[in-house]
Amino acid sequence: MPEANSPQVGIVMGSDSDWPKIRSVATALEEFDVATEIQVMSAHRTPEIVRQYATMAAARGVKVIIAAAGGAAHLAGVCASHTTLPVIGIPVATEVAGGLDSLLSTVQMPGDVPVATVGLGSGGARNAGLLAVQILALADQGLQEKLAVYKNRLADKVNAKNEALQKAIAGEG
Ligand code: RP5
Repeated sequence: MPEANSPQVGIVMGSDSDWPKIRSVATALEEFDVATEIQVMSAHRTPEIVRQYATMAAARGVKVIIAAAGGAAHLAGVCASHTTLPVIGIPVATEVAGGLDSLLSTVQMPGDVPVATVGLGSGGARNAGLLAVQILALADQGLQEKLAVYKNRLADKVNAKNEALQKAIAGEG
């Protein structure tokens, strides 16, 4: 039986070099007060640790796994192969191929083993966090209400920008 405050989202990444590029995933989850755990493990360098982590995550109370990796980015796919939890993949941009390598390695899963892959860059990592919140919100009324407020604030921000633009355009005329 998972403890009351056990992490609901497991964030794993292939290397500590990924962390500065994906910090926004943790920020998004913090904004919604979702308990997380954050660990480095590698599909290639520590395959047994990845297998054990993904296999045991659900029993420990984790509800969503977010896996970030770059290059030959197999971490999310390998996690998905060992669990029935939803897995979100973050492709981490590399210097070698600008992230296209990471994106295709993460997104092009074979049928039967889904990985919900977000875009490259800080926005993609943030979206991974928000998608995890949305998944958790299916069974959490409090999170649903926070998401509704969040959406309304997005609209308010864009509307304010539009009004400012209209005034600026009118002023130019
Ligand atoms: C991947 O290789 C990691 O996810 C990282 O994006 C990339 C490079 O890792 P390091 O050589 O910096 O440890 O597995």
